[in-house]
Amino acid sequence: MTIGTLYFIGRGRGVRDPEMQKFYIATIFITTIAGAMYLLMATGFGLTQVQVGNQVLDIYWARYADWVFTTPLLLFDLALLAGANRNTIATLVGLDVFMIVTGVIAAFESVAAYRILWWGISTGALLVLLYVLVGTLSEQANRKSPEVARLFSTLRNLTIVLWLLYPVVWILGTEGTIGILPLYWETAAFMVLDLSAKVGFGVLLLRSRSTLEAATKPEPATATTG
Ligand SMILES: *C/C=C(C)/C=C/C=C(C)/C=C/C1=C(C)CCCC1(C)C
Repeated sequence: MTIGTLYFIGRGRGVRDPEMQKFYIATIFITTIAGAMYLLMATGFGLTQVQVGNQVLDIYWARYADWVFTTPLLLFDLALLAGANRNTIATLVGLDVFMIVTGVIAAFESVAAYRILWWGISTGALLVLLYVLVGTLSEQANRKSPEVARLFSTLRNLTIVLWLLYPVVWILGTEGTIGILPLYWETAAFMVLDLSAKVGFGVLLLRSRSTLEAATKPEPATATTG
């Protein structure tokens, strides 16, 4: 995460346009926050225990503290690329925060059945969120230049695939109380997902400065005048 942060800072050097700077600022914050939360988890501070029936679950709460900030920032990057309006951004961020908060409830709930219920509510919010990405946001991105639209659809598809795996890892992992995936493997899976969804995402997004330039330019005039 830290290497990602340093790389993104390097990529952003010399960018003067305030609209373009937004991409770099958001992306740098994503890996910085995740890096700090991983440090918390590595030093044992980010860990707590929840009793469910006669089982004691190890819950890394720092994950949720990470995600509640980093997932809106990732969506902000996508929305910026698509040239989305405030309403669309607010809808996405609202759904996203709702998803993480209900995920936190699922993680800390002490009745196994209620954990699954809240997991279901959170997953429902994720599906609606992805629906907005595929619908409204893709429509808006398609009004941009072809290179911007192409980068948007790459990042959107990456986001859809990776984000859908989070609830799967969660329910199979210790949080799901079924215990199919031991804590070690769950932690490894979340790490790979986090690195791909944040550093991988950022590398693709910030790879081409000219594409970001095209994304921040006003939309090409359509043939409505005259
Ligand atoms: C960088 C971190 C990312 C992209 C995290 C994404 C996290 C999710 C999409 C989490 C979703 C969850 C549910 C849909 C159900 C409940 C459990 C969660 C919080 C893992």
